[in-house]
Amino acid sequence: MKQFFSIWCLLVLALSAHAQEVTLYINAALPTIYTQDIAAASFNFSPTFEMKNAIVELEVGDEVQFIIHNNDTVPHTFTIDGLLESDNTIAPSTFEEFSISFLESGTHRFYSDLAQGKWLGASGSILVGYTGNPKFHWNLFDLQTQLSHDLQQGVTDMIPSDYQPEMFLINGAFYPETLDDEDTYITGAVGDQIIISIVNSGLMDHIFHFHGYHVEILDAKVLGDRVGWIKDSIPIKKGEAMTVLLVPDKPGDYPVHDHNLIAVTNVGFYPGGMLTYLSIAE
Ligand SMILES: [Cu+2]
Repeated sequence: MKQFFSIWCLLVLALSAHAQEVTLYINAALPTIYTQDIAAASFNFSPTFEMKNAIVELEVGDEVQFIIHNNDTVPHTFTIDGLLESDNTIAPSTFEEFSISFLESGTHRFYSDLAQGKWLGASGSILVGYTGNPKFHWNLFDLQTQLSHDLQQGVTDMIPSDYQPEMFLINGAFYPETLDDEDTYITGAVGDQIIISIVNSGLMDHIFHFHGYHVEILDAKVLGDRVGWIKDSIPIKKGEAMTVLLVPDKPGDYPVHDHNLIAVTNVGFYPGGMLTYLSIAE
């Protein structure tokens, strides 16, 4: 009986440690976005390229074995600021494994820290915690068509000071396609404790304006001093990984968009780009 009890205890311990495996593929491609034939790279759950990077949801205390396949012809890294910043290179056509424990709730960004990675869009997000809350994810990215090809071909590995992006994406989509993505288009009801996990994978800073509601900043890896602020406009710096809480006090349909209106366009045409909606029921 005693032996049975200790085996049972070990089993419970093993289960509560939440060891798990996440397999990701770094895929490169030449997709067409709106009217633009661009060069892009992405972290996906399969070897098939998708503009939308992988979104990983974890629980606090999870110990994750990441298996990262590099399907590209150039090296990449698997970088998570503050958690994995060295010995993290993956040669072309190989895979590497990385074990990381996530001890606190919040948002992390993972990316390939090379010009042909992060600046071509290979940058995804992890949300830890908030089990039971409705969860949404915004991964921001901006790009300039010719620069994407120059980066991909190794003509440059720098962002020019006169960088003028043409496309502005949330989860790899531009408005109105943002409304077709269940992670981007926010739906809920009055009183819901809605969690929005946001990363800025782009080459410039962004600032989001919520119509109708204020949100509370729960964590922010770049602007950590803003935690606790309750605002209708929130800065989302380059490289930011943040979590905000939205508790709607009234029903309605409201836009959320980049307050820099240049970013609410598709190759100069308004409206487009970084614009989505909140649809809140009674
Ligand atoms: Cu506005």
